[in-house]
Amino acid sequence: MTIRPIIILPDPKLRLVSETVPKVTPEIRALIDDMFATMYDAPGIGLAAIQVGVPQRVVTIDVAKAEEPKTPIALINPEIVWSSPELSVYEEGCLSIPEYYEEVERPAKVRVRFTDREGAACEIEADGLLATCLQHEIDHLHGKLFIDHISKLKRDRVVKKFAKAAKREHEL
Ligand code: GNR
Ligand code: NI
Repeated sequence: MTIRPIIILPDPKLRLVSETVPKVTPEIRALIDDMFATMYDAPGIGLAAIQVGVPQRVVTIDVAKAEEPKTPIALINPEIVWSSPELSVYEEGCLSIPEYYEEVERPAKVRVRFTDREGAACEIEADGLLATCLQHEIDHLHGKLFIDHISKLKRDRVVKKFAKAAKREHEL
């Protein structure tokens, strides 16, 4: 198992649309293991494969608190099949936009269809933080970031800040 580097804004790979996984191969299972290791190390409650530079529809999630038993969920080819008309607001963050947090409004409940690491068809219905996290990760698979849900003023400000930081890094 390997902790893989997480790509950061403004890496253009974050805007790629991830490809459907045709078959759960040993390589996909190895990717999932590395994603859990990377996510727990960060630490984060979710990770999409594109955040480690792999444009495939693979997501790992664990919303359990640090002191609680782990509840790892691996989702291959996840898709939202139902979202509630009721909305809820959560303060979101993203490992690809470190140390930036902003409130985002999304459907309060979602039903998600996916394939698990054994290749079985699954569905989960979620609310609360898990519902938010599922939507945040599935957005990544479409090249979408949580800052796309906030005001243009706030988004432009954070994009500019990360672009400047990347430029400084490049010039060192
Ligand atoms: O670790 C994470 N925390 C988080 C908090 C609120 C809403 C979504 C998230 S996901 C984020 C990890 C991440 O960037 N996943 O893509
Ligand atoms: Ni994210």
